[in-house]
Amino acid sequence: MSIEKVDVIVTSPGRNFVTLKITTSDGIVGWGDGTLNGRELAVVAYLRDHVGPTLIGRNEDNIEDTWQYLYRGPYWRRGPVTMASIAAVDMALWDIKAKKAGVPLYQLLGGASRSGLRAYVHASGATYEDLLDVIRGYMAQGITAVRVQTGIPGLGQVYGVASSKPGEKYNYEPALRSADGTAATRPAEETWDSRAYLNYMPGVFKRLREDLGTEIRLLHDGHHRLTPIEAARLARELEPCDLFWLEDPTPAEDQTALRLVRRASTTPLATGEVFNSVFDYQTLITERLIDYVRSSVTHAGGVTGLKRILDFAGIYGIKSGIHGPTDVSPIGMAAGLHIDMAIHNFGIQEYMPHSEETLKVFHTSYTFKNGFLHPGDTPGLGVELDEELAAAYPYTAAYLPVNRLTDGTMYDW
Ligand code: EZ4
Ligand code: CO
Repeated sequence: MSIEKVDVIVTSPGRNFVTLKITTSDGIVGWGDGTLNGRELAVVAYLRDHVGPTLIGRNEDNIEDTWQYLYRGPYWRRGPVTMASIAAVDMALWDIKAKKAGVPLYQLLGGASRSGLRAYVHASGATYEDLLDVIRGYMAQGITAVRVQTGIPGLGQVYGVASSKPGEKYNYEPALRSADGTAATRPAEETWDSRAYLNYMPGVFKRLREDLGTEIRLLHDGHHRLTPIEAARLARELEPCDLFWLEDPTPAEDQTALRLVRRASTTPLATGEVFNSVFDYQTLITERLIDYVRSSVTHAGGVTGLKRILDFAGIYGIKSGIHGPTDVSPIGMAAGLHIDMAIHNFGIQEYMPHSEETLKVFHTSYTFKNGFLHPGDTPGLGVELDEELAAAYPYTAAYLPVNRLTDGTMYDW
């Protein structure tokens, strides 16, 4: 049997997604996610013009060989566009293999190592009281882990704070269309001040521990904004608050920055959502500079790519913390859950539910109950795209914001 057809589908049910559809000569369909937030059409061109034609006639069973063909073959290795494209192909081939075997993908990765996947959800608030309300609401649902982001006095909209109010359905989507819902022409601009953040944030976590007790797991995302010495200070000040992890305290591509943070503090660290290869982790893993790997399946070369990273991490006692934002499609999300189910070094899974609109187009089998996710037992990845409905939502440009310091200097968002 062989690959007969490769289609790239772009749909925007609330936000943009890039989906790869591979059809085999005996009619089996596999789905892959190649969504790269704000740069979607670069992946579309890479898949449609450069990858798709080379796949026709290949044996769909040879996943590792196909991965190496797409990684080593073009000479130009790594990078987010290439690796998201490889991921889309890899996921679709694993979907096909598991469908042919009649089993959920996690069975092919070693079977279930646990009964469910502890998930963390997002909480935020423009004020402390709003934040506390949102977290208490989650705790009442049995949720055991929460990522906490808050507004900073004196700053406007900052990363990670939802537009919804307590009591409303939690709504946070960082990639923005224009205000009237049509295509954005350029990113929104936000203002950042690390000093205001550093003076405010530790106090929020101290109050949360006083108000909520020690049981709830609290996480926080620094979103690449601090210098190494600032990050060291934050990690040290947060130490008494027992964070489950501090994510991306410094710009991630400087792996050695975390040496300084490590020396200063025992606050666990998580990084890697912008990485796309095992080599991005080489120093971080071998020097044990992190505790959790944040890559998604979509941005790290697929099931094959991420499994390689996590097996390497496991040798050093480092666990998974797979990225699960809404810009990873339900297909990419499901692929992560199958890996989580099978590996020994599972840590936690991020869960940021997709919108109802998105879930009308992508039919999922995974479940979320009492704070735990499960990939479901449908053969394959367990996600199917409604192509007809997908076509009703054409691509609509949307961008992540950019950040400037208060004096206008361009900064990291
Ligand atoms: O900003 O997925 O931990 N999660 C994050 C995300 C990222 C977006 C970027 O596309 O940092 O919210
Ligand atoms: Co993050």
